[in-house]
Amino acid sequence: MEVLKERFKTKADLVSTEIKDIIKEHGNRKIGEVTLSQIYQGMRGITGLVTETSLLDANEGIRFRGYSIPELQAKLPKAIDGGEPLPEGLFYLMLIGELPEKDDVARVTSILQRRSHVPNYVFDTIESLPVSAHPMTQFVVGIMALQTESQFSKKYQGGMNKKDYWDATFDDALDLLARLPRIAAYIYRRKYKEGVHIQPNGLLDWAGNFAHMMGYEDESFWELMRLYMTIHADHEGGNVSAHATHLVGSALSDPFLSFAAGMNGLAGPLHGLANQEVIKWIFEMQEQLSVENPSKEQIADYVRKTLSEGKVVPGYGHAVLRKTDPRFTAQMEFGKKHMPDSPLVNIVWNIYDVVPPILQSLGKVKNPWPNVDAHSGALLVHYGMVEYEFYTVLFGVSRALGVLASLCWDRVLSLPLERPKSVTTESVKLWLQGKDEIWGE
Ligand code: HAX
Repeated sequence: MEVLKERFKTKADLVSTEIKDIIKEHGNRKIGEVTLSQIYQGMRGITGLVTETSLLDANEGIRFRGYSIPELQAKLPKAIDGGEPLPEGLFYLMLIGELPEKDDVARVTSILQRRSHVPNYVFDTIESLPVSAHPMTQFVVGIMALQTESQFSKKYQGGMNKKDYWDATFDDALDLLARLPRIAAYIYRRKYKEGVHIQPNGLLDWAGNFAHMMGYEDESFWELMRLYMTIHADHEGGNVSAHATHLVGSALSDPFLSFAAGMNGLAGPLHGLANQEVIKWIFEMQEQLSVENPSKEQIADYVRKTLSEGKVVPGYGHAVLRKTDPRFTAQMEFGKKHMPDSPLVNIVWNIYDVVPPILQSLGKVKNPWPNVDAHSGALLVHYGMVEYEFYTVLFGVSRALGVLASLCWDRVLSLPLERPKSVTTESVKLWLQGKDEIWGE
């Protein structure tokens, strides 16, 4: 057995025993109450899931296995001294639960390189779509075409023992993770670079090679990709892409089917698509005002105009966070280090000064602060990646690290089919009249 797989199983067996003991001893303890408004309002604040890979604090932001983003930047192995962390290291951390050494990260990189071959029919399937199809549509179609490679699916059809589900899931997760950059880069080159494709460079790390296959050879863009892939990877379990992957996976749909479901969720404008919406919104502001560098007053007027048209300000607000997203801050730091004079990056920083007080003044926005999507586009544009419709695909490749590590945990812990109870408003009315027996099984 591969060292990585063996370590995962050893760790998982320990956690599995702990969970059994916890449930045996404390299974009946209550961890909260559910109000009627919560079931009408997107289940905010209802604790109903276990996700081992990361935990979100409303004020502090995300922690991956207990480590904040600045801590990861300090502690995870890097390609360059003093540079950004290698996302393979974060994957190791999420999967195994321990910080990796340099060797551990090199092992993950090498596993992903070995498994990265994408069969030609996947590219042919993508080619059958009009080139105008949104990159996220092409991405999901590519993932679905690749599903024929699923070990889980084949073994299940062959009569796999329950005890082996995790093993086949693990293999599928690594295969998928290894191949996603190739599929994503193919879509990028197909749509924006006249179909002139670039072969992988087997000497590069996962994110560096991804950047290379998209056609970016600037070492500081590779660093951006390493940071980007690290900070977008996971945001605990309840966000749409993570939850959709987990939910579909709970039906024992294989990792390809499950991850494609998550990506369909990421493609929504209130979730991952917000990164393209932010830059589109900034470009439209520049065009409508006929200025390259709008003043703070002009930005404020444009924000008010956006709100008056019944639209949201993209990149601001969050369902759980209540402070500036540390993923925004990490990108701001990257901007200060690599491109402090970029006009677009400076617009993003001016927007950061202007938007929160305006959103606060509405009196209803629970979090007026920027989220991860408010910054990423401006950094990408700096390196020439102006094709903003592609940005959510980048997010998707990164998100695979977290949700696929989680899927491995779901299977090894034998988490069951997810099936919460739903009600109708008619049944709510009857319940309010005291006829609550209708909410039985
Ligand atoms: N601009 C304008 N209004 C906003 C707003 C924003 N950025 N954020 C929230 N609001 C509004 C809501 O639309 C809601 O208005 P109504 O009561 O009229 O419906 C009200 O404030 C209360 O919303 P909330 O409780 O603060 O926020 P939600 O948990 O309902 O929604 C969202 C969280 C992220 C969907 C929301 O803040 C939003 O639409 N933001 C803009 C889109 C965006 O940036 N999405 C990316 C989020 C991060 C992410 O998942 N990235 O992938």
